[in-house]
Amino acid sequence: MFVIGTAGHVDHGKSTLVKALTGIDPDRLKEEKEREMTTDLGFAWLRLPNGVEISIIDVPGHERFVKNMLAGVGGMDLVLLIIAADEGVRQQTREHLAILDLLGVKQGIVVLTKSDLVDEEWLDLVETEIEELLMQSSLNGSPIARCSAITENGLSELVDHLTLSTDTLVPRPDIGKPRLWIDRSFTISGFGSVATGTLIGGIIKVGQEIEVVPTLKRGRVRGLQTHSQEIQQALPGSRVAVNISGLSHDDINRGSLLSSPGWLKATRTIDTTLRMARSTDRTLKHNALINFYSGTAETTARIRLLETEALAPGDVGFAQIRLQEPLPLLEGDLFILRTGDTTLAGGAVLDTTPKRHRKSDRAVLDRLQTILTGSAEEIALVHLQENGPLDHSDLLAIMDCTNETLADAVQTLTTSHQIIILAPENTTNEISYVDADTWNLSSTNIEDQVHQYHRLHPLRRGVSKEELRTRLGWRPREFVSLITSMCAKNILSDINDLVSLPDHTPLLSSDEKSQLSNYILELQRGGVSPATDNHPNSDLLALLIDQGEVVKLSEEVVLAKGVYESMVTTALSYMETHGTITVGEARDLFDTSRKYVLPFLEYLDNLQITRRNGDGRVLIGSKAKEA
Ligand SMILES: Nc1nc2c(ncn2[C@@H]2O[C@H](COP(=O)(O)OP(=O)(O)OP(=O)(O)O)[C@@H](O)[C@H]2O)c(=O)[nH]1
Ligand SMILES: [Mg+2]
Repeated sequence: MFVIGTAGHVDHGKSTLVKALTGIDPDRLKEEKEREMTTDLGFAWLRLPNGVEISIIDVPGHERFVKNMLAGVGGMDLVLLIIAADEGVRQQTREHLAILDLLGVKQGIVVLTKSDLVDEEWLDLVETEIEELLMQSSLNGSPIARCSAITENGLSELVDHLTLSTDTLVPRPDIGKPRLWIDRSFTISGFGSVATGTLIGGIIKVGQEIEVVPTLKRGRVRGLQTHSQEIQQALPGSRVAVNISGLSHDDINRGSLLSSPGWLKATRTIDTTLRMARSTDRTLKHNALINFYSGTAETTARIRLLETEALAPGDVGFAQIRLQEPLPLLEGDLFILRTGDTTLAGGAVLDTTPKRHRKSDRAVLDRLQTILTGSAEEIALVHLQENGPLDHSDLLAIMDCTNETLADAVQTLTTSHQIIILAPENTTNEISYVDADTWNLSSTNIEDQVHQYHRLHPLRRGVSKEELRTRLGWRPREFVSLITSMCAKNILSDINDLVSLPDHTPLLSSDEKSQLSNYILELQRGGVSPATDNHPNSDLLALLIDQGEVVKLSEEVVLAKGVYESMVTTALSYMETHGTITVGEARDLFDTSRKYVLPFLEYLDNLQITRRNGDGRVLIGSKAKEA
């Protein structure tokens, strides 16, 4: 199945031709029939003599409805550029042709209709004018079919042209990423909400869950139709009406998109390649605010040119575009930029998760050039270099390729040691990738940081892993893999969540050594009520805590390890006998004051050995009756 679109100036006979070909009047709105003018997209279909079924999207020609035309043009495989023989090339013939050219539509047939109104000589003249017009466009060399929708002269020749053209069309690929830009939605009483559009990228099946992007609301496919026939599954490239349960009509508007749930995210910023229309006399300036059209969506957009201050007619260049509304775009998606009544430029999406760029940054421009023309391996690599570690599905979602293509690319990149595969640690997460440069840089970076930390804090055993991870900005799983691999290579040591260089030992001066041994002696002598005003500086104290010589109960109270341990044994056996222990009871038990007993009990709470219960504390897991 292929989607054929019409294009051309207002009143040139597009809808009449569609009706003559298919028997279906594409002007479905009452207002359209009354005014004999198409205002919105119309739909019809036809089976060609070669058995190929085609859908026809009929667009409005009036300049006021160009944005509706743009909502239809995205899904077209082939276009019928319709020109009335009596009027020849007019304003919207040129504008529609410019749009088709910017979207790279190469398959087309020019239909010189209303041929009943003019003579042969005139037809020859108009044909010459058309050939010149097409010369500069993607439709250069397209066949021209003369016909009349009223006398039906030439219609069978037009069908022959269509048959011939569809023989050479390539079906839309299934890349496992179904997307349907909604171009129409309505409610049928008793059936609920229906959305229609052209399906691309994958399959939709009856019964499956479906998600609306960008709202991320979910429903279920209750039924599918193509050309008024019930079907069980819709294939890419077909016109589909999706009957959805669980969503209201308000959830499914033109400009939203239906997809399989979970993988597609809307984006506000895209890196793109732009091409200026040749038909305009305007330039596109850096930072311009203009209208952006892709799929059936439109929004305003700020254009940040990445190479120059302005693009002139016919120029090409890279740009970062900030969209006012987030849109569910993918690499490879095409779009049109307009300002006022003028079609300025067209382009393709290269990156849907870009960072902000400086102007004329060679590395950025090279990367975009790679995405534009590179192989799947090269593109996967630049995405990993830019984003750091990525899950397989996240990488797949930002690339314009099938799962198999990505899997092959990953295989090649791994064999050549350009990326590192991180296996999933459990069933809830999936395989992820890091490129070797990022991996090595991060490893060096961590080594430097640990080194620096030792210099600043020579007495501390090491730096906390969480602190390093936050600074690197990686997720725990990739970070843990990196640290594990660094430890395996003996670059780092990892003890109790502290990371250090393997040869690092805290260096103490002889003064410090004697200060510490005196301090420990005093703590031991002090027993359960030691002095609280004689602590060494925080680094020295941390060292003693790390070494397990002392236990710090609070900022004030530090106990010798042996004292602490015997207090725990005593307190536990008390609780086992009495069920609970209050602050008062503990004070009597240890023959000391609240000052020591309170931090001790709170320390046990923090370790989750005990838990507060009324006035006292109970052992966690003990059978002590709760008050
Ligand atoms: N004589 C003659 N008249 C035609 C022919 N095709 C269309 N017309 C007439 O031209 C007028 C416009 O036709 P439409 O088919 O509505 O034109 P359109 O291109 O769809 O117009 P918009 O959708 O508004 O852009 C109608 O009055 C048609 O009857 C033809 O082949 N010969
Ligand atoms: Mg029409």
